Amino acid sequence: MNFDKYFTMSEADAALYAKTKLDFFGKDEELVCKEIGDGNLNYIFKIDSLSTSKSLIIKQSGPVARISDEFKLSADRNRIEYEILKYQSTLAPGLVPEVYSYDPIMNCTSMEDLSDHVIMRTEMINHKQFKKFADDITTFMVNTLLLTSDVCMEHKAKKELVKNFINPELCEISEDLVYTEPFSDINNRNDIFAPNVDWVKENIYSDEALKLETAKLKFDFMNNAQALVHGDLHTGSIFIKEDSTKVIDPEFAFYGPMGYDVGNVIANLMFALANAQAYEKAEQIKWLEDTIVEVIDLFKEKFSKAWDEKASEYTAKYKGFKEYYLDTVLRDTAAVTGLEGIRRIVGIAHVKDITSIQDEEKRTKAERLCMLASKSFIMNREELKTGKDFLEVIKKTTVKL
Ligand code: SR1
Ligand code: MG
Repeated sequence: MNFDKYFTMSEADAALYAKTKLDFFGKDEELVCKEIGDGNLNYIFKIDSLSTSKSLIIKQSGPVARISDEFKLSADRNRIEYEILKYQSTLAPGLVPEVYSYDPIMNCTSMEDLSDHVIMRTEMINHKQFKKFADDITTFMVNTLLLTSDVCMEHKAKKELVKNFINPELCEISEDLVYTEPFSDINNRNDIFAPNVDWVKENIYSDEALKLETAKLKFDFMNNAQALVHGDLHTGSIFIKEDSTKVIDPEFAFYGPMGYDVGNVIANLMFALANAQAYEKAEQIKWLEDTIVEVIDLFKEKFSKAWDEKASEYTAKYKGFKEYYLDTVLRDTAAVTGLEGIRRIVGIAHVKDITSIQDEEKRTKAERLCMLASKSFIMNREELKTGKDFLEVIKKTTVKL
């Protein structure tokens, strides 16, 4: 087997690939391989040497999504992921995994094994806290977003990146699953928890004012080539341990609104908070509330400082422009918090923070809380300027069953 024609690898194939195609393990090392992916799109092979402590990850993209054959996807997402991880490691050193190789025939990338870290969503469900998270994720977002925007980049170089990272098929998934289907009771693949079906009809599908705002936001997502966004920055795309945070899986990356990333982080903290409330975990609730406030406030602080130090566009230095621009990013952050907050409950791609809540009444309540707070994030997005404002939206939301 030469791996000179694409096929979807088995565990044994991936081990052979690692041994014969990658310059990583010794020729005589015995390898074991396990497919460990639980995401919606790809296959993740973990390969361990039995004789040394060496290990690596091979991520392979297939022609369709794992979650459903209905999603036919270009394997170019694997190139995008490889190139972005390389680029992000220069913008935010230490906050992404190291990538070793990319193979355009087998559509696979090999990279650092982060098995000493755990997926953050899993740790949120286990009610674990991470003191460095807000600091790390805000450094990652400010560096990867502001530094790839026209504020800091030479404009022709930025346009080259826009071209290189055009990602039509993965963007279409987000356009459909985040912006359209959760708000429409026809032509959707929605999957609603039975006790909330009627509630969604009444409070989401029938809310014409909300739907109008989602149309405006969808056009912004499709047309605002502001920065090189990660494009899927939820807690399943973050590996974490006490002293380290690594952002993985940037295959949805493209030039889009900065608020898309920040809003995804906040929404997924909200899901973790809804879970902690359902299980009455007081310490976890406190940590998540503080973290939501901190993520917004630290993002603003670091963004403002980086702007002062690194803005190169002449007009960006006009008095008042930085404040105007940051306000628009916060507005978009609030909107995306709401969009992600609704689509993970109503749409096809759920989050375990919510689906793992065993008690039916508590899950029903947690879902309604997220959806109601989300509506408020979308409708009142112009007014939210601080971490406290963001948290208040969630805290003021009450649900009676
Ligand atoms: C068909 S993919 C469904 C979802 O999984 C990914 O992680 C993205 O969030 C996408 O919307
Ligand atoms: Mg992913």
